[in-house]
Amino acid sequence: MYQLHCLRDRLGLATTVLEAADGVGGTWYWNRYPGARCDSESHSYCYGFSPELLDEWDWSERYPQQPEILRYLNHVADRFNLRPDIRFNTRVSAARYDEATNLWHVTTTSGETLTATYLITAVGCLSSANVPNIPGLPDFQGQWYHTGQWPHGGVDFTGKRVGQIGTGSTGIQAAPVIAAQAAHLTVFQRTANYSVPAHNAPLTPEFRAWVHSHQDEIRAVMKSTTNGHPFRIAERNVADVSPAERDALYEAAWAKGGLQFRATFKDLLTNKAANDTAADFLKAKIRSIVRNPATAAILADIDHPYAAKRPPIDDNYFDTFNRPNVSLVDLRRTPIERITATGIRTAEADYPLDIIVFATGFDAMTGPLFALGLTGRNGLALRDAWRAGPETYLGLGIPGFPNLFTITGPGSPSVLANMPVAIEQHVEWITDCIAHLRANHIATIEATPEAATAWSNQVDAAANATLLPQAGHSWYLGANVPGKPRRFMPYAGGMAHYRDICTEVATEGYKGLVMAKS
Ligand code: NA7
Repeated sequence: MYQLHCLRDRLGLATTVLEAADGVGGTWYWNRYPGARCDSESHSYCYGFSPELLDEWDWSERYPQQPEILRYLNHVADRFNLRPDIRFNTRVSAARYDEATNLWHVTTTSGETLTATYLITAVGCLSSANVPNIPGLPDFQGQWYHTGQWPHGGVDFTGKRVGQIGTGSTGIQAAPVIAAQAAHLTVFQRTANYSVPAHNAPLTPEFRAWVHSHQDEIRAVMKSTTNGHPFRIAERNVADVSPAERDALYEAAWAKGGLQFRATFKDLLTNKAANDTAADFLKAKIRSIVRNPATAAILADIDHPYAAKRPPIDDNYFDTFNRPNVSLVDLRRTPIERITATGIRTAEADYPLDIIVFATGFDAMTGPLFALGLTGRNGLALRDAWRAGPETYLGLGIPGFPNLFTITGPGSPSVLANMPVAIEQHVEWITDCIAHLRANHIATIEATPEAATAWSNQVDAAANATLLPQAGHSWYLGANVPGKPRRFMPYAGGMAHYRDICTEVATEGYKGLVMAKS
């Protein structure tokens, strides 16, 4: 929506947005599962480009629920009169660069073809639902849902036996809400996960007033930090303090709640010994909350460093396992064998179910781009170009795909940052770039293979300088989708640093990109 606003209203370009849904909102349109909330704080999870928009919108909670975020995005669409240039219910099936005309030909599932000088993907990083290929699913006689494709009318769990597969950020949000309604909830856990309480609460009038009067300061912090959040990461290392001080700091961070827990020390993501102290603290918390020791042991049996997978925040997740109507199945010990007509069968038992909830995540980052059926020069399909994993220049451009820009593409900070910050930075960079192309009568811009390879090596190096790749099964690496090549996809070198790199690339005449007049 911001890209449309920039291209249409700032550059005056004829701009069309193709949107598969019947409304705006993207992630917040599709992810309507129970408990769906943002885990960035509301005052930072919004556009910053318009002071008027910042002034006029008030959030109700520290972590807004999906309906509130969707309301906000609808407000943005109306406020900037974006709907007339968005074609809803329009899904792209293929997009091909035509060398003869230097145009992109975009085909929709209804058979229509549109042409465009510039093609910009704004398909999100987590929009291709991953429904695992578990044998027997078509035989299941109950209902099943993926959290990322949730029915608009909601799902009534009253009196139902529900099975939930997946304990990532989504599963951790959904389980407490489902458990409160269902007759019984069985959580099927493959990889145990850390979680820190969100301590969500309504925002006080004082806090809202403070936000409105400190926007510049808040935005400046968001622009200058690694993750684009409105808090700074502590300057101290774990070893700088005594074990007693360290634990007191963790207790304080736990009491405060939210993603800030990982900002307690600056070396939590780079030093395994430091990370172990956070991991031990969080595992002890799980054991102290969950009363059944066997259940607690399964939940606390976490095999990766804290925050090496996307760190969830929750609202009573672990306490949910103290409810009499909730049970936990350890898929590491007893894997799912198949889905039957009546439920889920593991190596050890049959679990009769009325509803199965797949909180099983997404074919992240590359999945949504592949789904567009992108084909560049010489008929090169993106799927073939990225057979060994994605290679981009800055996560914005791909060699062989002229005049294509990928908002929050692989190789950019994207999911490692507060998403609106990452999105706005890309949109503004792309807008400036297109303005430059038009002002200089440049017909094509295209990343060079050398620049993309060098950048991809930097992406690898940035990840390898952290503990992030140590979560071998994470979606950051593509490891959650069978057959997907394993390459760490987001840029882990920090949002602020990345912003500087992108600015330098532009000011130095778009180095790493070839521009041609015709
Ligand atoms: P995630 O974080 O990818 O979590 C998916 C969960 O589903 C995770 O626990 C997976 O276990 C589990 N999963 C996936 N496939 C299977 C199969 N076949 N069997 C059992 N369990 C499975 O997705 P979310 O939707 O929670 O979060 C995505 C992001 O959205 C989140 O990070 C935020 O950025 C917003 P695994 O860990 O792979 O063993």
